[in-house]
Amino acid sequence: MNLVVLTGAGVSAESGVPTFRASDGLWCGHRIEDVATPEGYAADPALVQDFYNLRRRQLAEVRPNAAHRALADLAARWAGDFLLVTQNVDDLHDRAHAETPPAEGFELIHMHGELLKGRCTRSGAVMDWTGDMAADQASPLHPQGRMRPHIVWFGETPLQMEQIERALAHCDLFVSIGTSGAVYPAAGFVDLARRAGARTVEINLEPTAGARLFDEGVYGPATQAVPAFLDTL
Ligand code: BV8
Repeated sequence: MNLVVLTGAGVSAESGVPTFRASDGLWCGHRIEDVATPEGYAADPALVQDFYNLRRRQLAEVRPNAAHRALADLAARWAGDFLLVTQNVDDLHDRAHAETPPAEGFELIHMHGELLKGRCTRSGAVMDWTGDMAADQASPLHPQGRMRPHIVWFGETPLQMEQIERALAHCDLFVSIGTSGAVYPAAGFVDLARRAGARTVEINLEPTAGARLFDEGVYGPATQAVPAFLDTL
């Protein structure tokens, strides 16, 4: 059986990583949609870099929770294809799967990029980046190039979309965990899964605006609802 799981900020909430809409979607009084954009970066690179520097530093204080670990345990024993697509830019899934190595058919995709990676604006080259990034951070590859967070901003194209769409077209089970379904194209993945004839399940604190698009809903904190549901697979 082929499985696609989509996660959002709700899967990391109980690790202490603030979600977007619960934090009233503001950053220093700016709407996140205004900060996390190429225009926002061009207008005020220092503000945008600070937004990511703070979140990158916070990663040192958080750890994967029972929901991340339950997904890693499932990936270790899953016989078919298992694609875990996360909208989250934290490395909590990565750490959980490093602790419990997955079986052959597993893949993790960060469709909105990763806090712990940087990108050279001149060559597009992506590299690990664990420290702060200055507004005028020179690229180690091209002195005249600048470093930006390897993050997909609003208005930019999410990463590995062809691979994601291919997996959705062949999946038998689609599980959406801890996402409000406010951001596209991720919010449209359930439609692609339904078109492929997959069983679709939403796991969240409470029904989302898109709950009716799913065959089933499992509600409660992810650290309880996710292990409980995955145990039924
Ligand atoms: C694109 C990186 C073209 C940045 C992010 C009008 C209509 C439709 C679409 C658009 C439109 N205008 C503009 C668009 C496109 C736009 C968009 O969707 N805008 C929205 C605001 C309307 N999208 C884009 O620009 C995307 N690009 O469309 O390019 C394209 C399209 C297709 C193919 C090729 C090209 C790029 C979007 C990426 C933006 N970058 N992240 C950063 O992280 O700083 S998005 C960012 O916000 C996150 O990554 C995440 O995706 C999103 C937040 O969503 P959630 O993860 O769902 O978090 P949220 O707080 O909203 O919800 C938390 C949920 O958890 C809640 O449901 C809550 O109940 C639940 N929860 C909380 N606690 C728990 C819990 N659940 C369980 N347990 C708990 N304890």
